[in-house]
Amino acid sequence: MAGRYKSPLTHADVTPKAAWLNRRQIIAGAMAAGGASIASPALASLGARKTSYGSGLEPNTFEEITSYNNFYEFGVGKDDPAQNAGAMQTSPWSVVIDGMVDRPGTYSMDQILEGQTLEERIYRFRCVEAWSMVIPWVGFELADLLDRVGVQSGARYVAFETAVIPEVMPGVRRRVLDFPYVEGLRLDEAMHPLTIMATGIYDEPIPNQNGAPMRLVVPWKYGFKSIKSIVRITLTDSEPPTSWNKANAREYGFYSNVNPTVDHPRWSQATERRIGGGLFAARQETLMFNGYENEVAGLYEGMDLSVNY
Ligand SMILES: Nc1nc2c(c(=O)[nH]1)N[C@H]1C(S)=C(S)[C@@H](COP(=O)(O)O)O[C@H]1N2
Ligand SMILES: [Mo]
Repeated sequence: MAGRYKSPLTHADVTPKAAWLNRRQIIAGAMAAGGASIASPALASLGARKTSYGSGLEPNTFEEITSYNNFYEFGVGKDDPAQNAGAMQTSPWSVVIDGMVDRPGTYSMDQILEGQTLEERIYRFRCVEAWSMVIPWVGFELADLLDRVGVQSGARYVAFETAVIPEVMPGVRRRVLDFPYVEGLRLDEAMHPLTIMATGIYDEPIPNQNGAPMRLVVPWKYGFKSIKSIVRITLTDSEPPTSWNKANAREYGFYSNVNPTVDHPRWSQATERRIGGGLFAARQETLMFNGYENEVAGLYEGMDLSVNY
């Protein structure tokens, strides 16, 4: 499974992961790798370069991250994606990159990952439903990919689209949303170094329920901006439509920055429930921009964030 990911790193760069994987995660990883011996979990390793992002944060377990999901193409229940997404074939996979770019085309995942240095990014992840996790993603900066295809000077936004495969997606057949799922970012948000394309979790290839083979992660925005299983990326000069805004514009805006002072019309956003914290654990305070205020507040200088929600 890991074989299709080309690691540009030498063996010396690979940090032993056994130290921070519990036994359960190692077993889960070995099973995901197709029954590899539990004594050699490194077989499934992506060899991501360690970074200091998220040092001090306590990551959720692999099992929590991969069994409590939102991926409406596979159903609206939190355990539906883990049940159903395994049927999606994610290799081979290609992504159309088009619009205002110098080198538009259909790129295979191998082409996208060729020469790309994968790194670990431990990020807070805050769903608009007021739950959160800490996830050790593996991926690369979206800016790297955009630089490779050459963004043209008139481009101001990036639009993203998820695969639609009705045969394996019961939620698509039932039209629980207007599919394909679409999302978008302003170009400066897309180029921000915190914005990544994730291809792994816990140094394993990203499971289908989390958005294999490649999904967006924008840690200062509500989780629904982080669109999964991407098949198209389009550079444009106008603000692209986004799925939850289309479904309910009053409740979900284009920006959807995590903001404890701007409540959802139907619930408070001041606090959140950490998944895995236990049923009676105290809710924790939600942080402005999900804790990334120092890094991203400048992107919104002069904007009224209660209007641009
Ligand atoms: N294509 C697609 N992407 C999606 C969703 C979805 O339903 N379909 N759900 C979003 C929501 S609401 C959240 S909270 C996150 C959940 O990501 P996770 O399951 O990896 O935690 O994915 C986002 N990306
Ligand atoms: Mo979400």
